[in-house]
Amino acid sequence: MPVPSHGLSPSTPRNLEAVVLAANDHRHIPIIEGECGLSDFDYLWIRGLPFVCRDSVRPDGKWSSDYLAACFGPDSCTLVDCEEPYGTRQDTVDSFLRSMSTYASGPNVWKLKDYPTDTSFKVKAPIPARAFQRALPVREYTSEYGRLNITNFFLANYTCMPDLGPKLYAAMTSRQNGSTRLHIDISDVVNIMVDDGKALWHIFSSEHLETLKEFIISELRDDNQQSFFWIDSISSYHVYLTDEHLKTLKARYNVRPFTFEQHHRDVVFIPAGCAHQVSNITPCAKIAMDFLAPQSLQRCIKVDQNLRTCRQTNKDTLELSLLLFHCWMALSVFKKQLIQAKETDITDGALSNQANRYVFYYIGIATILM
Ligand SMILES: O=C(O)CCC(=O)C(=O)O
Repeated sequence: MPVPSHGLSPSTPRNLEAVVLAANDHRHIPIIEGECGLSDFDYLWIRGLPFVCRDSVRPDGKWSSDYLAACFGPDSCTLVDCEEPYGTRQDTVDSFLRSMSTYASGPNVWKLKDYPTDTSFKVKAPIPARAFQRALPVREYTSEYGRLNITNFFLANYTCMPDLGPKLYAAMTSRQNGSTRLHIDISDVVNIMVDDGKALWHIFSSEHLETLKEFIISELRDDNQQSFFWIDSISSYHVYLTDEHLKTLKARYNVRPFTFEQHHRDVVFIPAGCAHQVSNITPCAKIAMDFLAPQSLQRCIKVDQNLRTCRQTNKDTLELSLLLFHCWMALSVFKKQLIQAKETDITDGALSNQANRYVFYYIGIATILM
């Protein structure tokens, strides 16, 4: 697919050629030190590469676990046990965040997942929500108001707007089964470690999805399991690939994930369609946000179709078709404005800036719809 220019002022581009080679040949996760420019992001994202942005987020007391505990207070929440798929217990957010690191010796590994679930983060805790939006790297793409974030094309008054985050993930140190088992997100994700902590990530390139599927079905399914095993595994977070599994995957299929540690203030970028799993090396609190860059549309559609051909039609959390429809309609109105401005010879700076953005989206979406 051609790389259209979004026309926004590019920051001085880094030379990322060697980084991309190391990523493709050796599965070294690309690391962007300091501020990540739009051109750095574009270069990696069009190639579908996950990456880590390091030292770009300033330390901010507004989202330490203690601060978050104070903001969310005694709000009741359901914790899930990372070792027992159906193990749950009730707690309050402040009590869990404050005591998470002292639980370590019990048999359970508790996790607060996708919090808050009943309303949006910014309604529950506006100050850390704002601090998070401000701290995000490449906000043009990642923030909820980002001009290049396609999810902004949902109508403002749309009543079933999917909650794209931010969401809080906080969990104790992992044991056998990781903190978050293998899964695929339909959208792009940005994830910031907000407190001192360390987590091990495995992220598979989206092009390895079919191989991963074959491996999981042939290696991990026992004979009486249904043909839905793969989709159940991946959409219900059933499988955590151990070192042993990863060795076999490499030996039999020559597939390796990006394997790296995320530390305090590291920002992990995961392109739509890349299967990934996380294991906390210490207790960790992370905040994640979904977004959708035009470069990811193809991958996003593929995951959507994959889920639809299986039975998970209700798992389309992004409501992709509707989103693309709104996007197309907005672009059509904008196209008319552009034509009218040209016909009446109005030279409108804001409009011509928008024109670049329009072309960027238009090409992305046209490629999908054709
Ligand atoms: O940090 C975790 O445990 C899960 C994070 C994750 O999977 C995500 O942000 O998509």
